[in-house]
Amino acid sequence: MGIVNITPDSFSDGGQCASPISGIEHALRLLDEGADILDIGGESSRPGAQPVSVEEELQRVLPVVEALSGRNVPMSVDTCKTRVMREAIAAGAAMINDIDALQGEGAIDAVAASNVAVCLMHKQGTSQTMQLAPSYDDVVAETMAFLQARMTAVQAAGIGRERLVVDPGFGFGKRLEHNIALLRQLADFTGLGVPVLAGLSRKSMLGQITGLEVNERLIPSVAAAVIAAMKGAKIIRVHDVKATRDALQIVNAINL
Ligand code: 7PM
Repeated sequence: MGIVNITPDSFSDGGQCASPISGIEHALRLLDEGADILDIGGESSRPGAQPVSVEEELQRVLPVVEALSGRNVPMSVDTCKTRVMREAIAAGAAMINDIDALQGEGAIDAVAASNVAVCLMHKQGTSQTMQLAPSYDDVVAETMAFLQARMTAVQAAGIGRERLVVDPGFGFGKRLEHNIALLRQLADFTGLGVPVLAGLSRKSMLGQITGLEVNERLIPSVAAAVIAAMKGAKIIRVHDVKATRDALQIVNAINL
């Protein structure tokens, strides 16, 4: 899954991808690099990032979804906003990637009224506060229990299990020790019975381990992607599609 951030304040693309036009160009480049899914987002989920209005987010995301909707590529839209979910689905999105796991008002119904997939992600706290004091007794058990509860809730509302993806939410209200425990035990999450998505690309945990800045984290990101794939993750959310694909072909060939 290739990341298309359409956010002027996105740390990962340094504002290079701040308009729908460059968003489309970036998406086309990731497809060229071999992305199987695009994750299109118009709101930075960075801790402390400026919130974006519904109108602004729609103006960022919809032109990209519309421009790519003729192509044969599944599009995921990264949003917590119910109206953005509805309009993105109408424009051709195949998946909603909601870091709030459909806990927002009307979000479950917006997805239930369609046939798209949904990624349910765990986070502790809000995007504004989550990195202040992450705390767990057992991060793996608590994260899995949350995801299990969300799976139950959305299935009760009519979203079938075959439409669900789960994600432990690396970096979302987690300290380094928590992120390491989640990656080490990622295989446990496959026991939830739906595909597991892992997003580790360029994240600060990789910087904490290596001392490298965000623009220097390609090799640590690929290493983390390989580990996640070997632990059973089926979708790997990355900025660097070609390098990740090259590495994952080896994992797949050896059938690890
Ligand atoms: C600052 C902090 C900027 C974190 C950007 C991020 C995930 C996601 C993001 C993930 C799913 C990033 C993140 N991360 N959606 N959206 N899983 N499902 O590094 O791990 O891209 S935003």
